[in-house]
Amino acid sequence: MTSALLSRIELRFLDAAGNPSALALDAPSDTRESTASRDGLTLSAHLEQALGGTIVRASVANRGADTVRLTSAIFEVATGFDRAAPARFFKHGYQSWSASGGYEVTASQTHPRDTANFITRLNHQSEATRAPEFAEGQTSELFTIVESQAAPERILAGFIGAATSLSTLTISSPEKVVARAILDDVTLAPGGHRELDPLFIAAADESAARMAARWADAAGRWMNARVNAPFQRGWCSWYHYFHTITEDALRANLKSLEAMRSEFPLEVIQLDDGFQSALGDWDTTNTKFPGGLKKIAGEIRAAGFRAGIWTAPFLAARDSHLMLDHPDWFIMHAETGQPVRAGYNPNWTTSDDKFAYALDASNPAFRAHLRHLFRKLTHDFGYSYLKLDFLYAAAAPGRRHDPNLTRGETLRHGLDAIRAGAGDDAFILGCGCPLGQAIGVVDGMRIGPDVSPFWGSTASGAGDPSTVYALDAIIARSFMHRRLWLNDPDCLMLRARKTRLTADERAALAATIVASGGMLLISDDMSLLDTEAGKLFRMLAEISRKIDSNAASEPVLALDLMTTGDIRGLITETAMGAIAMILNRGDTPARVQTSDLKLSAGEIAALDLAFDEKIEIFDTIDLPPHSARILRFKR
Ligand code: 9PG
Repeated sequence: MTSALLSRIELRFLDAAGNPSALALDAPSDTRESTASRDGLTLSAHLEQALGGTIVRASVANRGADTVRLTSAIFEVATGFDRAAPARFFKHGYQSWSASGGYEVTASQTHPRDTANFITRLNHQSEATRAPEFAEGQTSELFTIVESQAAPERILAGFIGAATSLSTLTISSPEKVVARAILDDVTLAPGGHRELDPLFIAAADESAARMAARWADAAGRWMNARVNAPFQRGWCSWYHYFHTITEDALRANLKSLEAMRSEFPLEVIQLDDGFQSALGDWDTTNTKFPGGLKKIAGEIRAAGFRAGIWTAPFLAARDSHLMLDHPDWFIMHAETGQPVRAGYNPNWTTSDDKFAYALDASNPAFRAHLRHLFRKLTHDFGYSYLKLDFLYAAAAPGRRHDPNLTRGETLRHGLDAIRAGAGDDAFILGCGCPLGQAIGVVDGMRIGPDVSPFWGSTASGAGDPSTVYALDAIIARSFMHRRLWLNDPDCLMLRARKTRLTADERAALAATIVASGGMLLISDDMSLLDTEAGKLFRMLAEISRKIDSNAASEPVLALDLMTTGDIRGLITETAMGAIAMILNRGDTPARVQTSDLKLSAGEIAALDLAFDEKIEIFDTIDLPPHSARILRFKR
């Protein structure tokens, strides 16, 4: 029998002279508080048994005479696994677009991203630069699951709070998980006290996907996740028009959607990137949108839809009024003293400098600006659906206005300011967002990278934006839906023209989105869609709503969360029986034995996307390259 055990806690800090120091605590064994002290700095911890596992609660108090700076808190978890037996871990990605999946536990510390540029590492890692001790190749964000070939039980270790720090879990050998709250050298003044985000540890003989849902349940409860928003269906301008969207094109789609309301039943019309006068100036438009934002929202609402708008609230470019008027609202590079570069996009600015800079949400003046801006967009202009993008920028490293806030807290405070301005009724969608800090603030979250009008090669692995990586993420993070927020799997594209997606690929995208139960957004030029597409959309809306309505009580789970193979899938138990989606993401045809799927199935019915049942009992499923099937299992 395996059992995970907290073995040790260590607080790393910089003492009054700025020298690195550490304070270690033998792990507490029960609800009684254990403490360790040095020069008045006290680390305390106790355990609570809850939710089928152990919650570790720790805090730091400074009862000394000097200010110290807190670097990190490290929790060592003994897995009980044989260090010689092969083991795997779930490497969970940092933000919406970052990949998640099963990896071998190895002594090798390297990762392909280690040689990538700063902005790429800032995008996908909680630390742009990892110390060798916490090598990227061995590190998961927020939570992990470890499995050993020599043990039936899996170990879950993960932070279930994230409002006060970014966090990682490093597995460099099967017998140990090193969980770490990243404290960014924040100051702790004499008399100061800081609660650390709680860590959850559990062992169980159940699938990795089910354990992931167990973590999400615990995190959602701890952080008061907003999980009750109505099912969201909408249209988004991005994946057909990209930066070329105009007010006229938006209006033409609005008219089409109004006319085709029964074929395309949806509530939200969301304008994406491309309207703004400058990156950072979100309440004014460029010449492609002469009517301005208030007029556009008015037209959308007059047609009976909710108006949605995209912003990147923690980014600004050199030519924005925001950056020209408030050069002091940015996170500053510790050495150069210059604003920190957090994005790069030639379409975002007319300046020679094509970088986008990270705003500092630790600054109360900037947070006041956020509150005013989002109050204006919602209450004055009439947008009730807010897609907040590139949110990772708020957690960029550098010198901040408030040295008492960690990067994780800075992001959280920024999100809180936006919610305070927008009000409780706005539907807030996070995107490009480190996941933990948004729980309890956002209603929806993009849980994968962008889809695109092409599949992308699974062989190249280059990390180009491509639909196949989006499908991987929809499957890997399906368990979060209605536990942390509503999952946004990104958009459906049904058009058969002006796309490089084949019919099979479009159907695979639709099947994966629908089977996940997540939000249903379409991103086509509606004039390219016929009544057939409309019929299909209605069916899709029907199925996804059914799966969604079930997801709060029974999670949608990956068939095999740890797999690296080309056959992947989702399954959920509903009153109608289990519904599964099987995807062949690979470039060659595949034949799947239904018995290999390890489903306790009775009769299997293959469904087409329209849910027209073709009653069949079969042992094998043939899947062309880049295709998916939806199946129903009758008990
Ligand atoms: C608008 C888009 C859409 C999309 C978002 C986000 O790494 N990159 O350069 C990168 C660019 C764009 C991007 C993601 C990554 O897409 O996910 O839905 O809103 O911004 O610019």
